[in-house]
Amino acid sequence: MPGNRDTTLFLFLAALLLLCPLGAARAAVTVSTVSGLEQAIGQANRGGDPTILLREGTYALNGVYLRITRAGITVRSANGDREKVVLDGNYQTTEIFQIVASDVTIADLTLKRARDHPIHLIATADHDVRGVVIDNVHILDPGQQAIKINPDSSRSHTVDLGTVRRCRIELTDAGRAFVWNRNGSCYTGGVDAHQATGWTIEDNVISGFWCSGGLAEHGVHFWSDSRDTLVQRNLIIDCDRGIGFGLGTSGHHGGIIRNNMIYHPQDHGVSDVGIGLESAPGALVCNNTIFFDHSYPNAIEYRFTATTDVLIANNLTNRAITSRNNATADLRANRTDAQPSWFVDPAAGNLHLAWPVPGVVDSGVAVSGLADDFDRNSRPQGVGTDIGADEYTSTPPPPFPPPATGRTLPFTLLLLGNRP
Ligand SMILES: [Ca+2]
Ligand SMILES: [Ca+2]
Repeated sequence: MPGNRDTTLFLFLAALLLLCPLGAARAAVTVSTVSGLEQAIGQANRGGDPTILLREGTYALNGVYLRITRAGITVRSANGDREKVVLDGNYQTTEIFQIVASDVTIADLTLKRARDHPIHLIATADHDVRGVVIDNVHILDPGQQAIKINPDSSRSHTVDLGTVRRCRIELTDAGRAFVWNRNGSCYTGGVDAHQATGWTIEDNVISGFWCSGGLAEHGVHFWSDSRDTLVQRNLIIDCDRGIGFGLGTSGHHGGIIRNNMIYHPQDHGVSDVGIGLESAPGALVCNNTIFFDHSYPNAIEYRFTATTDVLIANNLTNRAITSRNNATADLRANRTDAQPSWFVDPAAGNLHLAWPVPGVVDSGVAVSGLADDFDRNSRPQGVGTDIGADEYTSTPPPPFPPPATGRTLPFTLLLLGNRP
C-alpha cells in the first residue's frame, strides 16, 4: 500500500515540522530580575540555554554589566515590546552589553543610561567576532557612543558582518548634560566602528547627538580601515554630523550610503555635514535627502586625496556637495536647491516629497543596485528614478516618524516594510 506509506511519511514530516519550534523554545530561559539575567547569561556562556527572554519591567543594573562570551546567544524581551523591557544602567553600569562572541542577537529591548557604551562589541586576541545582530533596540542617553565596534587591542582581529536595524538611538537634554560632564566634550554618537567590515546599518532612527559647546560624533561613523559598510533607509534628525565614512587619514573602503533622510533644525552652536567622506575611496552615495535649517554650507563633503573612485548621485539637498582637500568624485544628477515646500513636513524631519516636484521626480540616473527607496517602495516608479530618498508615489507615505515596532519579525516579513 504505497499510498498509506506516503501518508504516514507525510504525517511524520508534518509532526517533525511542528515539533521543531517547540524544540528550539526549550533552549530558552525566561528571567525577571537582574540576578536572574546575570545568572542566565553566565550559564549561556558556559553552554546552557542560549536564548534569554526578559519579562516586562525595568531592570536597575546599578553597576552590573552583561558580558557575552559564547557564540549564538540571544537576549530579547519575552513580549517583543522594546519599550516595556528596560535595562537601566543609571550611569553606574559602564557597558550594558559587552559582546566578544559571534552570532549574538540583542533585540526588542530598551537600554538606557550606560556610563560608556550601552553596547560594545570587541574582537579578542584570538578570534574575530561576526554576525552580531542588534534589532529593534531603543538606546537612550548613552554616556559615550551608543554602539561601539572595536578590533582587539593589537588590531589583529576584527568585528565584522554585523547588522543594526530598526533601532531608535537618541540623546535627550538630560543625557546631553551627563555626556558633557562625563567627557568634558561632546564625545558621543550613534554607531561608531573601527576596522569593521561588511556591516549593515538600516531602518534606524537616530536623533539628538549634539552639544552646544562642541561637535558631537556622527549618527553613523565607520572609519579606521573599515570597509564595505551599507548604510540605508535611516532617519537622522538633529545630529551635528549625520553619516561618516573615514575621518582624516583614518579611512574607509567601498561602502554604500543610500536612501537616508537627514534633517537638522536651527543651530545649537556647532554643526557640520550630513554626509562626510574622508579618505573614503570607492564609496557610493546616492539618493539621500539632506535638509538643514542651520547655516553650515555643505550637505555632503568628500575630502582628502585618498578619496577617489567615488560616485555621488541623485542626492537632494539644500546645501552644497563639495570637494575639500583635493578629493575627487563623479557627481551625477544631484539637486542642491531643495525648498521646504517640496517636503511633507521638513521641520519634523519628514523629507518625503509632498508633490511631484519637476526636476526631482523621474530626474535621477540609474544606479547599480538601487532597487527601493526610504519606504522600501520599489524604484523606479513612473518613467525614471526620483532624486532623493523618497521615490514619489501618489499614495500617501507611511506614518512618520516611523512608529516603534512590536516583536521582531521574521526576515520575510521584514521585506514587507517595518520600521522603528
Ligand atoms: Ca519616479
Ligand atoms: Ca516613497
